[in-house]
Amino acid sequence: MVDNMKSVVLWLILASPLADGLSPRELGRRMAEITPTNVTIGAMPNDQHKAAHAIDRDLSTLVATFTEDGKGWIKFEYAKTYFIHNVIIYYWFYTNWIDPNAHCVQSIAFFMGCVDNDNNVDVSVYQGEVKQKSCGTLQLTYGLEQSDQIYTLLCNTGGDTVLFSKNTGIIAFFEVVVTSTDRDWIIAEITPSTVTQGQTLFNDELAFAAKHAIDKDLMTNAASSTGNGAGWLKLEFNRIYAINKIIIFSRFYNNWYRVELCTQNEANFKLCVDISTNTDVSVYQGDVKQKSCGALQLTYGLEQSDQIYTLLCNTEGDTVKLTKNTGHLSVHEIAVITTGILL
Ligand SMILES: [Ca+2]
Repeated sequence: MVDNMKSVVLWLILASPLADGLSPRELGRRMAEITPTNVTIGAMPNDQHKAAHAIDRDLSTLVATFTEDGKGWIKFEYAKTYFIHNVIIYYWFYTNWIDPNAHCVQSIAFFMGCVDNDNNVDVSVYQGEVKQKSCGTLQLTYGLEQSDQIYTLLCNTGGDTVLFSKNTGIIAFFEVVVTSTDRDWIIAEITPSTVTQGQTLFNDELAFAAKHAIDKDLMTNAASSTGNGAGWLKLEFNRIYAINKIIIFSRFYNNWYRVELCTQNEANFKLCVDISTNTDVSVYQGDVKQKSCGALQLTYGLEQSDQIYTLLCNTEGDTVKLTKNTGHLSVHEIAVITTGILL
């Protein structure tokens, strides 16, 4: 135990990646990333491993805490309740840029010991003090040669706190990013002046309004029934654009899809996908169709978190229209991207 602690302390000291010749590594912002108002840790071994390092956008700085006496926790607190989608943990980048004299990369055995020390951190979402859900446990790989060690845990639950906790070893991260279900504006995205649909599904405007397709919230969706030619969703722009591509965000099936029927079993799930697939996506100029960008083909990705489909258009128009004759036409978000060249 003493030897183990020694190696942990040694690791914490020698792991400082800001040794000579190493420059900070900046991390760009992710789509739908949310920023905590407060980050705290159970025990701070020294200022070099402080809580702020978890969110300083620098992949060369480290937050770390010991776990003795119940101090094995790092807490992210947010100003409001978010629907928390992913927790992304950036870990050690062993290859090339770590000081070769550091304890953890002196031998395979030391390396594996360091990984074991940092492994198995529970990641959970809380609402205040009440645990909502565990998003899973961080499982680090023995990837000595891999350059990127980025671990994504899927949460898909609401809360205002993300807690990382563990009872043995240490907790250490180079950066943590939490994403919600809001999506950001995409480069060269154009905003329609109106969005309408044929017949709102079940006439339920609260649940399935057309505006939900462009509200930048991945939890809400537009949906229309398809009988009698009513299966359409139309985005109209106030001028003609050179339209490069159309990006459609579909359901995120894991856990939180609102119609429970779809996630009750594999067969139901496939049926739901079949009902919503094969939507034609076309560009119009007024009422005149210019080009079909293709048909949306949904995958049976029950376990996948992101279902983002891109259709290439490369044509000109002032209207994007989605049509479908059977099943439902359902879109959680749609983004129209120009070439950036104004006509
Ligand atoms: Ca939406």
